[in-house]
Amino acid sequence: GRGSDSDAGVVVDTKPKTKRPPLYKVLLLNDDYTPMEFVVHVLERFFGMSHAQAFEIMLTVHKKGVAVVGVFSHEIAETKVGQVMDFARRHQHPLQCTMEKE
Ligand code: NFA
Repeated sequence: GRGSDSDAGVVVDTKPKTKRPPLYKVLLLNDDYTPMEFVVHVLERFFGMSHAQAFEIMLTVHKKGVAVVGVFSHEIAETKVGQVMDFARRHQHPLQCTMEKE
């Protein structure tokens, strides 16, 4: 301010910053016990995939160990993970679903 150099070098309004909320990848993990048909059903039911799409992603998880099944806001990703984990537990399958910041 006037009469002082204490604010020398303070940068004001560098770039106009538009704040996009972070996105989260929802991941499905392979295991040795969950039936393939159950995984296909999960992908159809909670991620709106066609049967063919769901089968393809299930096979990717089976062969590679993990796959991204969708990208969502933090709240929607948490809901999806919770729905899949509850559904798997209720059916006594060890299927694991997690999320990570993109
Ligand atoms: N690997 C499981 C099986 O052979 C199938 C599976 C696929 C499980 C994708 C979890 C995720 N029955």
